[in-house]
Amino acid sequence: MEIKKFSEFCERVLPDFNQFLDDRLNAEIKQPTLRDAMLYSLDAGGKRVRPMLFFAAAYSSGVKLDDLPKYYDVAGAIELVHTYSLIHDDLPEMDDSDYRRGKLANHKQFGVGPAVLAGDGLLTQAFYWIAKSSLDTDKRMAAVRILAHNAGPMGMVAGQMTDITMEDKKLDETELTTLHKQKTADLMTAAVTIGAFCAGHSLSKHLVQYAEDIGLAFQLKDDLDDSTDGEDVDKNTFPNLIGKKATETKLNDLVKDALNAVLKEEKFDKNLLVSFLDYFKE
Ligand code: GRG
Repeated sequence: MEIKKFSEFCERVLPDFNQFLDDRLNAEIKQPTLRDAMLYSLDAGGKRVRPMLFFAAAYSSGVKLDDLPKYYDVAGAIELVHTYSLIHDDLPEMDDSDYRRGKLANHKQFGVGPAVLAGDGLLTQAFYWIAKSSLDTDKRMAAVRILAHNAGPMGMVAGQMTDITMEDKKLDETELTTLHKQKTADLMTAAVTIGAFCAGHSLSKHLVQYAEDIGLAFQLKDDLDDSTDGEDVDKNTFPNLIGKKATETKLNDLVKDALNAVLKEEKFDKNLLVSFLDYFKE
């Protein structure tokens, strides 16, 4: 494999992929307010972690760097779903956040109605992109199935429902793990598994384990960063439930578990997904 560092891989892939996302939405969405609202959040400086995990899994399964553009629409679909989830999460009746990534939240910039529709538009367009992809039918069908399963009411949407309806109840460790798995880890798992599968890799429990571990670790890191900033102590988070120190230990254990899992994956280059784990050391 040419590239072994995740950061270098991102530098090589992201400029062209970002351009693709912009060009494609600009060309497809004709309603000007809808286009502006969708592009506002898609271009707001997200890290693109999920599509990059998709590309890393595809590359590690043998896809050449020059062939990655064939997968832009499917990887892009995952970023569209992620972007919709953030727009809806910020709404007054959800997390009620005025800012996202240092910019006004979508509903603060465009109003609640347009923000709901921008989210609806991104979610629906994601499945249009997968359906229109040039990948074989079995790969497109798998992408639709896994993405709908993990991002919809069997995954992320279920986690969000638990989150907003259980705000006044103190969740125990098992309940909180399920919530985070659904709300945060399931979409990351979809990114890794769809990326590998679309590249012709047969899925194993090891890659799924890796993805679930990094998904949970991602949430814990976010909660630890927020707890340093003095986030709400009544919120259902691991730092609030078991303390900061125990959460740091749990995060380290998840990263070790993810490493062990990916090292067991056969017919798969491990370098990039191992390198991604550096994200948790920052
Ligand atoms: C509204 C159906 C629905 C679901 C919302 C938004 C969401 C589900 C979950 C995210 C909750 C959250 C803040 C989790 C912390 C970790 C996390 C997923 C942060 C946001 O993802 P990043 O860091 O975002 O990849 P960027 O801005 O880089 O795209």
